[in-house]
Amino acid sequence: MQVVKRGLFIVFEGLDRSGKSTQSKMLASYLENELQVPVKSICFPNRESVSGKTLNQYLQNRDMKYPDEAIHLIFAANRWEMRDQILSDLKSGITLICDRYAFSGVAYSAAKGLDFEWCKNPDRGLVKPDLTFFIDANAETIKSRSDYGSERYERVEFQKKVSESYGKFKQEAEADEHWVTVQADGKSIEEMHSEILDKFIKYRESQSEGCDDLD
Ligand code: T5A
Ligand code: NA
Repeated sequence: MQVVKRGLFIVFEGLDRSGKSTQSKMLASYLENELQVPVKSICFPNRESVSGKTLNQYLQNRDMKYPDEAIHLIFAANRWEMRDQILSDLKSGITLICDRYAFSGVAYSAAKGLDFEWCKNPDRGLVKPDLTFFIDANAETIKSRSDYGSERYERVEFQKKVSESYGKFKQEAEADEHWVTVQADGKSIEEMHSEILDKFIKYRESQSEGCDDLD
């Protein structure tokens, strides 16, 4: 019987407009076209699902009042809705490139003042990423990017707080091969892509003996 090698679960994290979608698309197309790896791109929030419709409304309408704790739980529910699909894709050999995941959930809610450890709880038990690329961009630099300010959290002062809460993950993950910080300031899209590729290839080589169990 042929054993299917499971896919990798790769996550991109960072501030709003930091370049996650750009970099995740570039990595996905490299894997697909150059390495012939089966790839699927996903993102959170998934705005199409039941919970996603509420999240979309919330993000687009700054005046919509809703308790911070409740919206935090809905962002987590939005990931739980996708858990089985993620597991089955990975098991069938598909590599998933995911734009935002549970780190966003914690970083944004903690930036509003919710307790960091409390924020982690609703995501416990989800599939853990194999590799997370944290795009470390300066909040001041990215405010000039096109369309900045169109959604609820796109304000520089708030993004600075998000950056601080991501900083806690950075500290926790310093010696962790599953977390890679990519400095963004002053780098072109191409420069960042080649750095990410380089890190990805090194990671894949280090895992050639096999990767962690999924559940
Ligand atoms: N949220 C999300 C929570 O609060 N809790 C949660 O649990 C989750 C999952 C929506 C919001 O929801 C919050 C976080 C968010 O506030 P989103 O839809 O992912 O999340 O929103 P954004 O992060 O804002 O997504 P964007 O697509 O707008 O930003 P990206 O993907 O980071 O940036 P990208 O690649 O689209 O690039 C933005 C612009 O910058 C340029 C690009 O060309 C583009 O114009 N750019 C660069 N310019 C110069 N140099 C570079 N190196 C560049 N890289 C990209
Ligand atoms: Na945004």
